[in-house]
Amino acid sequence: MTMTKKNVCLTGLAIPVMVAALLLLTGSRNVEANDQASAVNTAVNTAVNTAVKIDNFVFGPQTLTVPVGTTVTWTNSDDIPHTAVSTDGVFKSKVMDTDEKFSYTFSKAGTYSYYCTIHPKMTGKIVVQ
Ligand SMILES: [Cu+2]
Repeated sequence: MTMTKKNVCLTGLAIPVMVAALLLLTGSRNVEANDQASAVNTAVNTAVNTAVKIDNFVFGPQTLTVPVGTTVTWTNSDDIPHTAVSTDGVFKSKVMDTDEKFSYTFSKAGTYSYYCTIHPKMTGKIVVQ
């Protein structure tokens, strides 16, 4: 279980790098490994909600509880830009335009408060346990 979670979070970070590497060094073994990791990732994501949707100036759900090792993805479904920035500086998204996403993997238990730097009254919380 620990191994699986670790693989998932590494994969989340590594996918863009791997895709770029694959474009340069096309190797069938790497493609296969990447497909398997994606399948695991999908399975985990359907088991636990790991998504925060930004809509109408609200982070939803406002408090999201996830297990340690989870990659949380914020999606801006609003038609104006938003950010998701940790109050303690743990994570910081770039400005997300409509339909843009930001992901962060929580490897330590705790409560992570965050807000939108453009609209500081927009706040949310990720509880990692
Ligand atoms: Cu905002």
